[in-house]
Amino acid sequence: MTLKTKTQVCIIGSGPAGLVLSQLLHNSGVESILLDRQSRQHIEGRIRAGVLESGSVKALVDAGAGDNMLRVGLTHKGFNLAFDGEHHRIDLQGLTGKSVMVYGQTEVTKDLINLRLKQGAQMVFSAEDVRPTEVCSDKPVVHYVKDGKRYEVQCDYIAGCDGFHGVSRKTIPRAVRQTYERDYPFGWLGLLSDTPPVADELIYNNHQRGFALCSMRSPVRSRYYVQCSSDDDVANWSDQQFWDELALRIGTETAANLITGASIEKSIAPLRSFVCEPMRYGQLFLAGDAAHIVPPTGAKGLNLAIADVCILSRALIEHYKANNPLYLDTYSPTCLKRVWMVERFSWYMSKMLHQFPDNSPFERKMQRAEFDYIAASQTASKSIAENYVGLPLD
Ligand code: FAS
Ligand code: PHB
Repeated sequence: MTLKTKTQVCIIGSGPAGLVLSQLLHNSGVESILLDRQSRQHIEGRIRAGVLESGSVKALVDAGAGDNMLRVGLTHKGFNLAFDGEHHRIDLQGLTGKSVMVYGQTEVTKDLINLRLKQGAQMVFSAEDVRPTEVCSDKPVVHYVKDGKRYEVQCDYIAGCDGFHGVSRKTIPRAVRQTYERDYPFGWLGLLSDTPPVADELIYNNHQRGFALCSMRSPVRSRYYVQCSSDDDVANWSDQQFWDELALRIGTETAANLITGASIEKSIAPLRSFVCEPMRYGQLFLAGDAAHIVPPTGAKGLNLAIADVCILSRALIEHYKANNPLYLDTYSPTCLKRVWMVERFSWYMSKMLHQFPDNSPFERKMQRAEFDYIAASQTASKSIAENYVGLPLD
């Protein structure tokens, strides 16, 4: 026996993209149901992004989910680039009039899930075998299994917010979808510790031993990353080995302020650039990591996901409230124009800051020259700053 439900928008995935979309639609009276294959605990336990663009901060506040972020989030008016221990500060506030917010994706997700549940949202966790069907009809159906029972969600539209490994993108026939991909020959080994951050602002380090990033979650919780080989294993790294390597890469002056401690999380993330075109197929709309991936060097993944669903929520609300299909019809090209500019910035930052195994001494000289040019040119620094605080939505 199959249990049938109806809604206007069926959202697959309760990560940042799905949750923000559901909240924005709810605030405009558009019904949705959220399906996620993982448990609430698993979703809330993920340690991922740490920096919110000014546009993401506005979206969360406008959605009514920004209270905790505004209370405990850290406003950052600049960040640092470092090359073999030499620093250059990118003055975000001075160059763009904007800042960024340091507030973990983990907290964003918890805030949104709490708000959605408080408002009685239809959220299904641990949904198995989620399958979008009839996506090119005017009545798509999403099938799933929960606690051994079969369900069908009849809807007008499906939002594929199920990340890189989700089912939505694969629902678009291969003959229709065009993908672009670059896998980087290294990964990021991340460590979270309840230790005071080494500096007040983020430091992105290019060192001949490899890239390192000094970030944070609060004045007493730090987040660090070191570049590692793409086939490395977190088991190869004791906490002490991590701290020793980080200290070597951030330079003696900064390392003198490094307070180490036990890791509360340690993991390796692969780095890739990826885009799927189009981001719409029939009544299926892709948003966030389901449609694109950026290397975290530009702090863009989470922000791009939020930008997509701001554009998608506007399109759906305009359709339901004003019977205007324009924004739905232009959703994919509107998102993709911005996606490619963000892909460019993330690729540019990754190329400038990492040691590539096949880099010759010439490429290393080019990286140093890039750093020196940015440090010497307000125009070059402003270009980085305007991308880092976030490009306009459209
Ligand atoms: P998500 O992947 O967050 O959410 C997708 C959701 O869909 C998940 O909850 C998943 O359980 C669910 N799902 C998947 N398949 C499903 C199916 N078949 N049925 C139902 N549900 C399904 N970005 C940064 O800016 N900075 C960083 O430092 C950073 N670090 C990262 C580290 C890692 C290990 C990873 C994987 C990503 C990182 N990112 C980072 C990028 C990350 O923040 C993403 O951009 C962000 O989570 C995108 O949000 P969503 O598009 O909602 O996708
Ligand atoms: C983080 O704090 O996790 C973080 C910050 C900036 C990045 C990537 C990750 O570019």
